[in-house]
Amino acid sequence: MGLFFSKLWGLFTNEEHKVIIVGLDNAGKTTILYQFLMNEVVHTSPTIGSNVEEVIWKNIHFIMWDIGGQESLRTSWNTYYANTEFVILVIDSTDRERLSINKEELYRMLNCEDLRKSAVLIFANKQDLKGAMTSAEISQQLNLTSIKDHPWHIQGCCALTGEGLYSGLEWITSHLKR
Ligand SMILES: Nc1nc2c(ncn2[C@@H]2O[C@H](COP(=O)(O)OP(=O)(O)O)[C@@H](O)[C@H]2O)c(=O)[nH]1
Ligand SMILES: [Mg+2]
Repeated sequence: MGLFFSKLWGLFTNEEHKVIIVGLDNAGKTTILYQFLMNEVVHTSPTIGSNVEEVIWKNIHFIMWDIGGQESLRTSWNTYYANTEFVILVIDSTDRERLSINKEELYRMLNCEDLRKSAVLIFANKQDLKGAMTSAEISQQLNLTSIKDHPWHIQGCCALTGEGLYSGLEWITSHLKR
């Protein structure tokens, strides 16, 4: 199907695309989810378990799961993986100490059979803060160019203002499976 017709088709169907938002605690996952929902900053508290919301953008329906990132919860991330089209990995760009944990979790995920066909968007969040690592720096530290078997993209953002979030969603939209 041509792009035009597949877009037109999208208008008449309610296809849902499953997205999971993962990352360490305090990265900004819940703030991002609620930015997508209503463009306003909400006061978040550490997520116990998960939040799930339907985000509709440009007539595309996304089911977004925001999964708690505390250490004790990370082992259960894989229970959310089935049928996931996109993984959004949110990174606190000021958290240099835990970047290696992000790297471990990223490669652990990429090796999971259930995510074999998933694309990965990495949000280098908190770009508004002094001392934040740039997306180029994070990309290098995570060795993203070594990832050949999944489409991936890194996007700098600030979840508080929303800056960069829709560029990320735009990338996701351009990689939708039909
Ligand atoms: N300065 C700044 N703070 C942020 C940003 N995104 C999230 N935060 C703050 O970081 C804290 C953790 O955010 P939250 O969404 O609860 O993180 P989660 O644990 O990943 O769900 C909250 O105090 C947010 O207000 C950002 O882009 N810039
Ligand atoms: Mg949360």
